Amino acid sequence: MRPHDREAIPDAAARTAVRLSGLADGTVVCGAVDESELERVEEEFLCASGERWGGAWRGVPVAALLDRSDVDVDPEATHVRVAADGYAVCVPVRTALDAVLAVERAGEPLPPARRPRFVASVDAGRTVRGVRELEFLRLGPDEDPQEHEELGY
Ligand SMILES: Nc1nc2c(c(=O)[nH]1)N[C@H]1C(S)=C(S)[C@@H](COP(=O)(O)O)O[C@H]1N2
Ligand SMILES: [Mo]
Repeated sequence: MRPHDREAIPDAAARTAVRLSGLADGTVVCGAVDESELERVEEEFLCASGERWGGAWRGVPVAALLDRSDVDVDPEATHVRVAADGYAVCVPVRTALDAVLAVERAGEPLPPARRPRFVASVDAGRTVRGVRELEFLRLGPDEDPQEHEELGY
């Protein structure tokens, strides 16, 4: 990317940049994707409180982001730590590859602080709002993914 192109990225898109780290390299900007790349997903979540909630989101499939030529992921990675500011979950790579980083809910753009949101088949608390980083990890069979999490509960 030439320097003036980088400056042309609008602020809203810059705030949706997601850094890749660990056994992966690159930065992906969810706001800068083509409309046609957005996938619609409907999910329902069961909260620990017993409450059910859900919705229809549109977002960038994680698998599509990782397919980009400027992104490199080590095939040895077993888990992905999906992190926001002060909040993080750790899921198997397979779960992450089936997830989307949602930028819209019910046809409305998500507010910048809550965007993108990790929408996957996980429990409610693991639908991370305001994702900032995907850290690719290789965990051994005796390692507990929960030790890499920072949940508010
Ligand atoms: N970044 C971040 N994501 C988060 C949380 C949080 O505290 N921080 N709470 C989780 C929990 S416990 C639930 S139930 C849902 C609530 O989603 P909502 O705020 O859209 O209702 O977000 C999840 N994602
Ligand atoms: Mo929750």
